[in-house]
Amino acid sequence: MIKRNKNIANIKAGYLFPEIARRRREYATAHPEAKIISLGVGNTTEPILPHINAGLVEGARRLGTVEGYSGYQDEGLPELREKISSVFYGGKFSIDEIFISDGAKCDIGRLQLLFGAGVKVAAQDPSYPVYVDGSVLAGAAGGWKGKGYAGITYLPCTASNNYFPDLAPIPKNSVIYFCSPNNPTGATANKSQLASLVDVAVRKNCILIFDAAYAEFIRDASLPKSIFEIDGATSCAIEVNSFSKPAGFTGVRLGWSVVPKALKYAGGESVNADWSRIASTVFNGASNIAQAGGLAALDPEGLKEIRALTDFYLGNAKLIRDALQKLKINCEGGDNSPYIWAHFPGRDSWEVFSEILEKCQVVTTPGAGFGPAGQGFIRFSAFGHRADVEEACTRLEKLLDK
Ligand code: PGU
Repeated sequence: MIKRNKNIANIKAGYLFPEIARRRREYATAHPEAKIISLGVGNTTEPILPHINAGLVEGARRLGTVEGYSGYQDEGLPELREKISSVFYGGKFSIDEIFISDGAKCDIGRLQLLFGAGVKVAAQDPSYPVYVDGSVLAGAAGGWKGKGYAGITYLPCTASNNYFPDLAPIPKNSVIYFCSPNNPTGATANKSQLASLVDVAVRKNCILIFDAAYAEFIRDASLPKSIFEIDGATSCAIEVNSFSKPAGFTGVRLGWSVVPKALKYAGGESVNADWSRIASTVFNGASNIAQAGGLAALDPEGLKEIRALTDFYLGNAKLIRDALQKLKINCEGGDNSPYIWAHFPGRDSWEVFSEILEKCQVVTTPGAGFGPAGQGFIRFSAFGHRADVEEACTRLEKLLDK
């Protein structure tokens, strides 16, 4: 029989969120009477709003007609690519620099195929686990070494650096993963911080993968929503983005990546051409129904709905922040992002996770699941029905019980 892929052998057991679901099930089985509330995985809960939903329905209806039927979509509907460029990037990118995907997570996985096993990797710590876990699966990192994977340069984001990392350790010629507004810390980088990141990427010949999945939650108008608001980014960055959180498309599945033509490898070859080659080889395009929904989401009415939906989740985030602050628990995020990063100094985050589950019947996400610097933190997700979030906030007071 063939031998097990050594890269898979290198990865620690269980992806974070299924492990949390397992612990939740275990608790529910032991306490069948408990009404558990999830502020764990960042999964949208509210219905898709009417204009966007009508776009999806119309997309499905057209498939049942001779004139409206369509098959494979390859790199995506040209109208959608053009609309993404004009709505989010001021028309700066041509349609062949915008690739429609079935979501940001899936594109991050395929990007790792693009860079292969030999590449060096730097990532914010803590960060969305797919950057590091995916790099291990692609063979770009080695096994777990006590406090992290061998070959990953972790860039700690802590209270002491205001959750923006020291960029000095970034290796030359590496792939850098950076997410703003950040998952899990909720911290959102400002223009000068992102300018310093682009400067480092350019000077060290790195490619920056910028994950802007939460950009539509930004309310402070001075904070960049895209890495391409920074001069020089088109020669060093790829941006991944998604309709999941802003439009409630977590189950519909639609995202995009921007791969500028100005982005070149050391030998001068085009990264855009290679990405097109990879995407057309191992991906057959996003659902045409989802793309019809995406087009509706970018109409003026759809954009208003995105604003209303993200406002709703930010309202939840404020409730959670206020509840934690009332308990004198320090926290970050929740103002321009749907995540609140709560500090439990000196504690093991899985232990705090269990305490919150047992005392409050609230599911959270332990910070250690996002990287070594997440130890001692808990992530609260603001995705939930309002009544559940209010109830969870009341229950958090039980944390004061001895
Ligand atoms: N990028 C970031 C930074 C994310 O936090 C998430 C989802 C995605 C991308 C995924 O986007 P899609 O377009 O839907 O693929 N993070 C959630 C869900 C967990 C998961 O495994 O994706 C979270 O709770 O962190």
